[in-house]
Amino acid sequence: MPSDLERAMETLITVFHRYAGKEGNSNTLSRRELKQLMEVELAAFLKSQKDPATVDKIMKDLDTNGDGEVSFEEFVSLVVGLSIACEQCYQMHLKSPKSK
Ligand SMILES: [Ca+2]
Ligand SMILES: [Ca+2]
Repeated sequence: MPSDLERAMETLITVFHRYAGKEGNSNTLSRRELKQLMEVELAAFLKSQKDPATVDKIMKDLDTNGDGEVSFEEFVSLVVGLSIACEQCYQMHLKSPKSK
């Protein structure tokens, strides 16, 4: 039986390919595929960002090799970035359990 972490990695790969396979290159996310992925899988995050240009900005940040598509490697850096932000919130929450 896979561990939690193994399952998390598998989920990451599955989700990426679910959206990457919709159009064009099935191994990379186009701007539209990235937008769909974020709207469905990262809805809470997207809602917290009031800037409507967020997807474009994220796309530009992620696309480190500048080919206009987001590869799995590039996508993972988004997940890592968000995970680090979440972990910081988690730590803050742990340090001040009474503050609300
Ligand atoms: Ca694609
Ligand atoms: Ca790229």
